[in-house]
Amino acid sequence: MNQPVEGALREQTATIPNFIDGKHVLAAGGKTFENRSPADGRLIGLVSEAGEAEVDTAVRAARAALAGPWGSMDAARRTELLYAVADEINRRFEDFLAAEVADTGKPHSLARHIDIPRGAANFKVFADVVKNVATEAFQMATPDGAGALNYAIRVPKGVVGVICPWNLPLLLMTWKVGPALACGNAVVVKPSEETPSTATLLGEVMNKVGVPKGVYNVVHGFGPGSAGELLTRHPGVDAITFTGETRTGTAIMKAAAEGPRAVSFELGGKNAGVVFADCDFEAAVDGISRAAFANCGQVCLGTERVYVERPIFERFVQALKSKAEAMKPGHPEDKTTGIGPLISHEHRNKVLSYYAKAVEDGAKVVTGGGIPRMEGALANGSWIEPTIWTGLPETSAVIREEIFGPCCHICPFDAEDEAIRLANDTPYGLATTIWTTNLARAHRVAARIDVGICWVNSWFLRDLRTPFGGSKHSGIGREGGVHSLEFYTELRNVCVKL
Ligand code: NAD
Ligand code: 6OD
Repeated sequence: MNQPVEGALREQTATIPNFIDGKHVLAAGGKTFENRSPADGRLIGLVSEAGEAEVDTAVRAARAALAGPWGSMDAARRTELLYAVADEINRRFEDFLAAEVADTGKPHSLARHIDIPRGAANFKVFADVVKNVATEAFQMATPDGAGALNYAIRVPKGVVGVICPWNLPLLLMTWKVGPALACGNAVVVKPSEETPSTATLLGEVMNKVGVPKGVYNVVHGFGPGSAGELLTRHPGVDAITFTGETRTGTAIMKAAAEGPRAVSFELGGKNAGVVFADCDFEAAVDGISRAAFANCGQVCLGTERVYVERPIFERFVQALKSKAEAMKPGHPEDKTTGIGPLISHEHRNKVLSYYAKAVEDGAKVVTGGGIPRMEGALANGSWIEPTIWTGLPETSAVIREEIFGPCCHICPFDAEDEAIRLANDTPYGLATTIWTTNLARAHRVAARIDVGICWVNSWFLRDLRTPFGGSKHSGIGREGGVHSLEFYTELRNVCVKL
């Protein structure tokens, strides 16, 4: 039997519970795993690991919600509730901030300006989208001359499984939950095992504003053999939206083939930055510095390969080096902290293995390459130095594979065509950022880069109504604005003989 935990989670238990059918639930058998701070290794708490019974209860609760008041609620009331969710996140801003920073170790300044505000905005944006959506209609002739009217209606997909990564936990989870609920679906969310807190906190928000029970559920655990796989294999899940590594996407696609169920995938990247000699130099250095090092390099859209036109190559390398060296690692609450830790020691070992590989493959280490010296409790955190290399062959694993750390390799180029070829020479196709003041070149190059989003003189800037997703191995499908309706609703045709 699942054990419901009444009341606010922090008052009742140090264990982070699942959130099922409007209640906090500890898994039967009491299985838990540790949640540790990446900043200092301290134990934040235990997390209740959902098993088969809890995942099944969550999926059934979601199905029941669709058959209950949520399923019959009109879009106007639903969108009012989503506005209320956003307002309540903002009212509890400091709670969400504290939870996100505890789980990730990222600087307050970053989470305060990106993660939490976007977490709230995702509900409002998609509420607005569904309020204004129209469908097509066609009048057709019939032999009796009376004609017929065809029109399309959109219905929710049903129960959507939402599998999330750890790098921008609330932002990326709400980026899926916002449109799913706006379209009238019910969700079962499996947050990353590294970052369970804000998804759980969102359950309290859902209850507070009156979202019917069972509409939003959270099950905690890992991937294979745990809550992630159990959720993706559950026959009561109608569609799966996933953000994470490309190889995890492959495993989830196999699970989704049973049914089969629709998938929407936002996967890994090995993104290029292309800097032309005619760029605004300071802006380009600043932009590439953010693209390579923001969130300690743990951004799928980050830039790990930088191509710089030869006349400004040496100057650019030195300028980016200065930026990297000015980023002070430190306590998340310290206003002077410029860079947080990686998510875990395990992930740091992976990133460090690429730091070693770069040296093995003949890189010149321009800066970084190791672990910074941290004082006191911070010495137990997963800190790492922002790192820049030059001189690697394009065949090196450091250039080919996603590292997901604060690092980049800088390579010179001589011609526009060469830069485009280098940028496209990857199995991934998520994002590219190009820097030039030549407008004609900007449009010409952007059109030839095989990615879901190409920034010109900017990075991580995006109107949420635009399509977002990856080409090649970086994803399947597009979400954002009305494009999200393609995945979160099913279009049906009604043909009325007049
Ligand atoms: P991950 O693939 O290891 O894990 C993501 C989620 O999938 C976690 O919740 C995990 O528990 C779950 N999972 C793992 N194996 C599973 C399985 N077999 N079945 C079901 N669930 C499973 O990714 P991560 O390490 O958490 O995140 C980093 C990766 O995410 C990077 O590759 C990054 O590029 C990618 N990412 C992509 C985007 C995008 O928009 N394209 C955004 C953020 C992160
Ligand atoms: O901005 C977004 O909506 C989005 N999906 C960002 C993805 C960031 C990857 O780490």
